[in-house]
Amino acid sequence: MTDGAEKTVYSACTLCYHSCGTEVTVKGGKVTEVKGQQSHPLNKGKLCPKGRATLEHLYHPDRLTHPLKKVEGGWEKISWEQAFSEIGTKLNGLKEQYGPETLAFFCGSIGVENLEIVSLTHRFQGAFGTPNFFSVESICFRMRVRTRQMTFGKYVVEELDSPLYILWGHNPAASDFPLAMAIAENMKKGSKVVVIDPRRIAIADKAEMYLAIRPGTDGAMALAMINVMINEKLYDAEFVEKWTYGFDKLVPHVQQYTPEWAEQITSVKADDIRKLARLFAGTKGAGIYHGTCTQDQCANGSQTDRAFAILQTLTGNINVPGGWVAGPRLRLADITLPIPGVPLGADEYPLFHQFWGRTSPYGVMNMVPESIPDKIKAFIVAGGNPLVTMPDSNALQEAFDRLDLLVVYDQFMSETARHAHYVLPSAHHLEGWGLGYNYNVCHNLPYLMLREPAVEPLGESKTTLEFYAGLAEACGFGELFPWKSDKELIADEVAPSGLDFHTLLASKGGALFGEKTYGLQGRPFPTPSGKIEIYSHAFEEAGFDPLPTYLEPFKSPQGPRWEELGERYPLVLATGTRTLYYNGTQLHNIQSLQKFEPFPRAEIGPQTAAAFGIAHKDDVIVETDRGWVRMKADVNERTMEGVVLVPHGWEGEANCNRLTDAQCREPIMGYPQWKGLLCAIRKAE
Ligand SMILES: Nc1nc2c(c(=O)[nH]1)N[C@H]1C(S)=C(S)[C@@H](COP(=O)(O)OP(=O)(O)OC[C@H]3O[C@@H](n4cnc5c(=O)[nH]c(N)nc54)[C@H](O)[C@@H]3O)O[C@H]1N2
Ligand SMILES: Nc1nc2c(c(=O)[nH]1)N[C@H]1C(S)=C(S)[C@@H](COP(=O)(O)OP(=O)(O)OC[C@H]3O[C@@H](n4cnc5c(=O)[nH]c(N)nc54)[C@H](O)[C@@H]3O)O[C@H]1N2
Ligand code: SF4
Ligand SMILES: [Mo]
Repeated sequence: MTDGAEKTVYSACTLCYHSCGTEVTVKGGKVTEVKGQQSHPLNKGKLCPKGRATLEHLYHPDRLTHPLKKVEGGWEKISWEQAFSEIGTKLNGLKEQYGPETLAFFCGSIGVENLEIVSLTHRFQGAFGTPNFFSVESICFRMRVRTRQMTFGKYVVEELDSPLYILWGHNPAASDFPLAMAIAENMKKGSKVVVIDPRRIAIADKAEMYLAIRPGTDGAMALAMINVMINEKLYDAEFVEKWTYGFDKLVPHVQQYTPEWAEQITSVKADDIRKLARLFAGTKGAGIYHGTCTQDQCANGSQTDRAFAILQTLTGNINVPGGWVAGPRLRLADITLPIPGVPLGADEYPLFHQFWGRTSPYGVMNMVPESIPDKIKAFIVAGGNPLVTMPDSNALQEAFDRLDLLVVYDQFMSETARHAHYVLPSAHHLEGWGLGYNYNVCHNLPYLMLREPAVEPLGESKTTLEFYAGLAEACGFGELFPWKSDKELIADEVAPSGLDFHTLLASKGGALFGEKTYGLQGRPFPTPSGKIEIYSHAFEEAGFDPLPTYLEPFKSPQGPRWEELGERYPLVLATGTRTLYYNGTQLHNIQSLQKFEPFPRAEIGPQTAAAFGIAHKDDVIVETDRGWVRMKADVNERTMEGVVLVPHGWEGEANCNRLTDAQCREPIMGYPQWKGLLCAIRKAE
C-alpha cells in the first residue's frame, strides 16, 4: 500500500451474512472510514451499527497477531513455520493411525459471508481425505433450503419487496437490517405486515395482525391454515391443478388439523388462524418470511418448513413478485476435491445428506459430542466459535477437551480458542481479496461483489489461502493449493459466473450476475414429478410422513417429557433472540456497541416475573435439565407469559447453550431443539 495517498476501495461487510456493500477510505496505509455503498441495491448507502463499528473491529487491541501454542501455564508465541510443522506432523500421525476421517472441520456463520473460508476448508478436507465437515449448516438454514428443494426442486427464496410480509418468527429489526429497511419503505406505500412471535416485537405495533404463539408449535398453526385454505376454498385452484403433485392426498390428510385443534397447542385463537389464512390467500404476492432458522430449530422443523412451502404454494405465490422466487444461480468455480465416505450423521439423518442423488457435504453437529474420541480425534475450527454457539456446550466442551488436536484459526481469542492446542491469527476481511454475495439465504438479489484489500494483514495474521496452503505444504500436499495469491484464486473462482474479475473490479462494488425473472416457463420445478411436490416421495422413501405433520417439542408442557421435567422446569424456553448490536459471539468486545446492549437479557412477562419473585433488571439464573446461565431479567409486557426468551452468543456464564441438549434432536435432519424447551427462572443469590 502506498503510504500518504488517500484512496477508496470497495468491499463487502462480513460482520454478518447480509454482506452489505461498503466504501472504505484508506489514508497513510490505515483505514480511516467505512461507509455504506450508495450504489448498492441491498443497503443503499447505509450500514447497521455493527457495520459502522468496522474500524473498531479492524483495529481492536485484542486482535490476534501471532500464532500461539498452549503450554503449561499459558500461551507461547511461535512462528508460523513451527505451527505448520507441528500441526502437519500431528495430523499425518493421526491419519496414519486412525484414518483421515479422524480429522473434522468446523466453519461458523462467517463461512456464509466469507465464501473463501468454506471453499478452501472443503478443498483442504478433500486433500486430506476426510468427509467430516461441520458447520452452522446443520443447525441454521440448510433445513429450509433442503425442504424447499425437495418440494420445488430448487431453493425458492423470499423477496425484499412484498405487499404482505408474514413475519413468522422473524424480527428483521434485529437480524435482517436490509429487509427491515425494505419493509419500512414498502409500508409507506401500503405493504402490510403480520407478526407471529411469542414476543410483541416493535413492528407488531404497526402490523395488520399480531399473534402470540407458544415457541416450537408453529407447525400446528401452519397445518391449521392449510386446513382453512382448503375447506374454505381460498386456494388458487388453477395454480394447484397445473403445478402441484399430491393435492388430492393433502385434502383428507389436513382434516384432522382444525383451527380449534391448533389453538389448544399454539395459544393462537382459531378465529385468528382463519383470518390470517383469508388475508394471506387474498393478497397477490404475499410471502411467508419464516426466520432464517427459528422454525428449523424445533422438534417439527422439517415438517413445519414443508407446511410453509405448501401454504405458499396454495396461495399461488410462487415465482411472482413478492412471493417465493427461484432466482438465477451463482456459478463459481468448484474448487472442492472429491471426498470418499460420508460425513457423520449421513446414515442416521439420510435426508440431510442426500435425496434424488443430490448430496450435501455437511455432518450433523448434534452427533459430535458422542463421537469424540472414538470417531473424531482432531478438529480444525476456522471462523466459528462452536463451544458457545453449538448445542449443549457442557457436553461439547467435555468432548473437545478429549481431542488429541484442536486448532482454531480466528481473529480473536474466542472461548473455543481458549480450549485449543494452537490458535492461529486470521486476517480481517479488509485485509485480503474476497467475494461478497447477496442472493444468500433470504433475499432474492443476484448481486456479486469483490472485496478489495484496503490494508495489509495485521501483525503476522494470514489470509485463508495462506493458512490452508501453508498447512497443506506441511502435510505433504502443497501442490493442491497452486494459487500464488488470493487475487489469483478469486479470479479463478469468479470466472464461470459471467462476471470476470476485471469487470467486477471496474464495477466499483459489484454487479448483478443474473436477471430476476418471474412467471413459470419451461419445466420450472425440477422434481421427479416435474411439479411442486405437496406429497413428497423423498420423505416417504426415507421413512417420514410424505405430507406435513405435527410433532410437539420433546421438552414442553404438552410434550413427552413433561411429567418428568414439568415440576422443576415449568416455563417454556426459546434461545437465540438476536440483538442488532452483536452477531453471534462476535462484536461483544466493541465498546461503542456494548453501551447499547451491556448485558445479556432474559425476557419474561410481568405476571411470570411476579410469580417467580423477579423484578426488572434483577440478576437471574435460568436453568434447564442440562445446565444454568446467569443473565439480567428484562421484565416486559411484550413477552408472552409463561415463556422465557434468552439471547445466544454470550460467552461464559451467560452462554445459552449451557441450557440446550445435543440429544434433543429434530428427527428428520438432526437439528437441535432450540425453540421450545423447558426451564426454570429464579433470582440469583
Ligand atoms: N441456543 C442457540 N444457539 C445458537 C443459535 C440460536 O438461535 N440458539 N443460533 C445459531 C446460529 S443460527 C448460528 S449461524 C450460529 C453462529 O455460530 P458461529 O458462526 O460459531 O458464531 P460466531 O460468533 O459468528 O463465530 C464466528 C467466529 O469467526 C471469527 N471470524 C470472524 N471473521 C473471521 C474471518 O474472516 N476469518 C476467521 N478465521 N475467523 C473469523 C469470529 O471472531 C468468531 O470467533 O450460532 C448458533 N447458536
Ligand atoms: N444483529 C444480528 N443479526 C443476525 C444475527 C445476530 O446474531 N445478530 N444472527 C444471524 C443468523 S446466524 C441468523 S440464522 C439469523 C436468525 O434470524 P431469524 O431466524 O430470522 O430470527 P430472528 O429474526 O432473530 O427472529 C426471531 C424471532 O422469533 C421469535 N421466536 C422465538 N421462538 C419462536 C418460535 O418458536 N416461534 C415463533 N413464531 N417465533 C419465535 C423471537 O421472539 C424473535 O423475535 O439472524 C442473523 N442476523
Ligand atoms: S447488516 Fe450485516 S453486513 Fe450489513 S452492515 Fe450490518 S453487519 Fe454488516
Ligand atoms: Mo444462523
